[in-house]
Amino acid sequence: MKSLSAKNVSAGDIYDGIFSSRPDDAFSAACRARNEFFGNRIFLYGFLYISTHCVNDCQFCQYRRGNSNAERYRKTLSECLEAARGLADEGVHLLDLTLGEDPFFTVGDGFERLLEFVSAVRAATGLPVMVSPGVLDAGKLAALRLAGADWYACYQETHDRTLFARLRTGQDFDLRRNARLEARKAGLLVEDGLLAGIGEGRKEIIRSLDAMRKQDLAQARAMAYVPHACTLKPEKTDNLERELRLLAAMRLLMPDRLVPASLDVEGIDGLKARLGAGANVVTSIIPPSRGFCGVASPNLDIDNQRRSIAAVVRILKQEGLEPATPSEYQAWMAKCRENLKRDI
Ligand code: MD0
Ligand code: SF4
Repeated sequence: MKSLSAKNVSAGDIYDGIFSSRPDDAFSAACRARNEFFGNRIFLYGFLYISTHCVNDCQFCQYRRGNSNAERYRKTLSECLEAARGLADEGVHLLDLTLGEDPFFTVGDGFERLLEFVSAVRAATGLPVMVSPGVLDAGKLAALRLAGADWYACYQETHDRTLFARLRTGQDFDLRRNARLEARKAGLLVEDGLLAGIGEGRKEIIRSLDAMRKQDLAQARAMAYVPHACTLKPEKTDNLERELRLLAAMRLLMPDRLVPASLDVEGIDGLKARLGAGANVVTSIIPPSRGFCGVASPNLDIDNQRRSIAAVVRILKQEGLEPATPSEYQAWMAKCRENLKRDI
């Protein structure tokens, strides 16, 4: 495969290169690009789904408002802190506080709770915090940064408006996109993500990749759609392969940024393939037996401890990779923030 990681290559060229190559060629090009910027070091993110309540009705998500069978809970601050300390002791580099769009944490005085969770988790663990709370306005994003958050994650799923309307029913495309732009202005590092296997073709994927690159993200992800009885009927059966090719495409498009391998799609058994497609972060490491859920796969590999650091590190070693040190992660964040500041 010809070299695709040059800065001036278009999203279309990357798409055609990655989606029409043999998987081995596509994935080894992506791994070469990753190794060039990150060596054999991998970052590890702990995941805390603190509220599974949500006012939205996303057709691909079992936590959508209309599903009365979803497992709903809200964690207290002390439950959250206990789990956060556990993950920190195990050696994660960051803690991701995720919630459905839950007014209890985001509207009126409720927002103070979210700020309190962020600052308390930060103080208790000393780790960087990512917040994934859904759409927030500029003032709230700035307040999260002041409370000590480093990252804001908010996934568009697709940058095609028609597809977006089908997936995130009743939600505003621009509002969601603007939340990421405002977050960046507030000094947060930003992550966007695509859902794979929900009706996207070449045109939609190129549009999405191009839009992602233009946002100057610090982290970009793709996750295969995991269908459930109560969610959208799957359009395609090649979701997993699509995800891997998207990871490789994102790696080549944004070679020095972070691209996660999530344990939330296939659990630990899917880790090797995602690392092999050029990912350099393992996300969705969840503490066992504390009643915390995943998002796409609520219970997969959690209480059997297969989403633990020990299980992840074993696989990293088999692949010739290693967990980064905490200071390597902090240094990467600082460098990224500097680079982004320059072109704001
Ligand atoms: C993951 N389930 O990493 C999590 C989640 C939100 N920032 C992350 C989608 O797969
Ligand atoms: Fe709510 Fe997020 Fe699920 Fe959409 S994807 S229904 S916003 S929890």
